[in-house]
Amino acid sequence: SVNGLVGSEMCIRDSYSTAAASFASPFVLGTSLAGIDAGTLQFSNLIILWGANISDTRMGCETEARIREARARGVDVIVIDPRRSASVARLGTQWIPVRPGTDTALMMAVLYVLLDEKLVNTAFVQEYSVGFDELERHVLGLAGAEARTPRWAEEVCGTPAEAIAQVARQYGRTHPTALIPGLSIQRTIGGEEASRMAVALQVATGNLGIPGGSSGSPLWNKLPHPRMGEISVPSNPVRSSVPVYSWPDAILEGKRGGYPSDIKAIYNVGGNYLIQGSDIHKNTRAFDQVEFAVCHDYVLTPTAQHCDIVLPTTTFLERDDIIFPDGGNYLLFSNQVVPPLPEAKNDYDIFGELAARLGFLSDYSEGKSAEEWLKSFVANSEVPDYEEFRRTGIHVGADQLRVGLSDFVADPQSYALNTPSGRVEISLAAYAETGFSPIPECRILETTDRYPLRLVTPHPKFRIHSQYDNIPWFKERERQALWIHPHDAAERGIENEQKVCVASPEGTTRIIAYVTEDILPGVVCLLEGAWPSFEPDGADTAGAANVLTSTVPTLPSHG
Ligand SMILES: Nc1nc2c(c(=O)[nH]1)N[C@H]1C(S)=C(S)[C@@H](COP(=O)(O)OP(=O)(O)OC[C@H]3O[C@@H](n4cnc5c(=O)[nH]c(N)nc54)[C@H](O)[C@@H]3O)O[C@H]1N2
Ligand SMILES: Nc1nc2c(c(=O)[nH]1)N[C@H]1C(S)=C(S)[C@@H](COP(=O)(O)OP(=O)(O)OC[C@H]3O[C@@H](n4cnc5c(=O)[nH]c(N)nc54)[C@H](O)[C@@H]3O)O[C@H]1N2
Ligand SMILES: [Mo]
Repeated sequence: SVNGLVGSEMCIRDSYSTAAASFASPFVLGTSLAGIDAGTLQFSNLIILWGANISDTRMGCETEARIREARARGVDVIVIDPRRSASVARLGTQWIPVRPGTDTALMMAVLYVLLDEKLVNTAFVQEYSVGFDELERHVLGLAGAEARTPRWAEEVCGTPAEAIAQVARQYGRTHPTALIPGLSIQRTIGGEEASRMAVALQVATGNLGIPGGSSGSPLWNKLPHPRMGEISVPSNPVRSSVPVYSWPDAILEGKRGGYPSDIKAIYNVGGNYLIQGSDIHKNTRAFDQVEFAVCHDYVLTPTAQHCDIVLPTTTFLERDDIIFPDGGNYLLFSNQVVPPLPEAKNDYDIFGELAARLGFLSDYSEGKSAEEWLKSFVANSEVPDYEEFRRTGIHVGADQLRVGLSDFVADPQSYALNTPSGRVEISLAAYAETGFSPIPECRILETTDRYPLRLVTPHPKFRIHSQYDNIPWFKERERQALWIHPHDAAERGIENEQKVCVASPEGTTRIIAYVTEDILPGVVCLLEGAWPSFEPDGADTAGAANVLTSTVPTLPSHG
């Protein structure tokens, strides 16, 4: 589906998902395709899930199974997360708690121990990277700043210094190690820095580009999928763009606020941005301000409820489609299992009906139905037979053990990276032009007396963001509640199951408390994606996380 907003005078860029990592990766590695096939985890001797909750978020069809397989082989799986996630319970051998948004500091302390105990692979660092010595001086406290020791990091991260030292030693002594970061570590202020530091760690330990290792990029699972035909879309002639988080500001302020245009309408397809974007109250004001809003969806989402026209669309169960994995050398055929419900149409056909009424159907469809397009895509692909693909539902590419950047590591001259030096850029001269430090630096949002708790909003197991929040069976299995540590609860006189009021400068939600030791003190957790339900006083009572979040971006990525 098409996700985002396009205007006649401006378009929207980036995503709520990966903006900081997508920004940093090309600077550091010269590419965003630096992932691994999950099968290569069979060569790992240690796996670190750094802010990644694979048991719930999946990130590829076989990733969890591969990690479980490694664990059954006796491989340790370290999970670094502010809460004891499902991955700790199902996959982990160790839970290392960390305050959200402080991973750069924790990674620096790990590097400090690696340096201090001579566990850095110096030959690897010299052959494959530039600028490591600057980072080394910074971490050791030789460049002005305080040394990034485990004691220093304990203060910042809430992680016990001994645990940091122990993880660093095990990491430095076990080869190969797959460091698998989640996207959570970059969906925060300073997320660009955490993205860069994880790569620096995999270089320091000689794990980048080798079977059983990984590049450490938060886009760790991105590699090409098998070749498949696609519609060639004419390039968008509109040059000016705004980052996605600022769409409500662009609407509310328009040219007056320095944005490229005054937006009059919203056409929303395949997204529920009213509640999935930060700051639901601001988003609602933006929807209320436009003259006209249209939505294609199959449920009456909060976004659809704010639209003038809702065009009912089919679900993936009511149509055939070809599915690209996020990484992984395979393609999936998604088979229709039921006829469309009355009045529901594929997005393709809805746009087709509009194109016909606007007089450009033949340009739009090139005379093809949705099924004819699918057949033409397969004809221009490496999939040998459409009917066979449809019957089996899967096409598997030949090589299932790809390691991103392995060609570079095998032959750094012939396969130089697409960076100014041709190598991994630990220190970035080009990055300095953005006004930010050439080496990674800790940028951490401090709490205040009025707002002393840090909130994490992880992805739910039984929803895809806001999808399926309307299904009671799922709600029973994963209750929407505020996770809070017993110390924090006791300080506030809160008991388990009691209704609490959670407030930020942006808004308020009233929801039951789940008092648990599965979260670090000072941190609370509310799963993202709950549909808000507003009381007359403006407070939400459903635990909708984005009632509390703000549109303050992390820079320079504007994520
Ligand atoms: N079931 C399900 N699966 C999904 C999705 C879904 O909504 N539901 N969404 C899909 C999409 S679009 C995406 S982008 C991915 C999301 O993938 P991620 O962004 O990796 O997922 P999150 O749940 O946000 O975070 C993963 C873990 O990191 C922890 N965490 C939060 N903040 C921090 C931090 O600052 N530091 C550290 N170390 N840990 C932190 C959370 O507690 C959580 O357990 O999942 C995909 N898979
Ligand atoms: N607080 C907080 N907010 C977050 C996140 C977080 O971690 N914390 N995660 C962010 C991330 S990573 C992401 S990717 C975004 C996701 O943001 P969204 O993509 O807006 O989230 P969804 O709830 O998946 O919304 C998808 C909508 O598309 C509809 N849909 C499904 N299939 C079709 C179809 O075939 N056609 C049409 N027309 N509609 C269809 C669904 O019914 C649903 O309403 O949320 C972001 N928001
Ligand atoms: Mo995402």
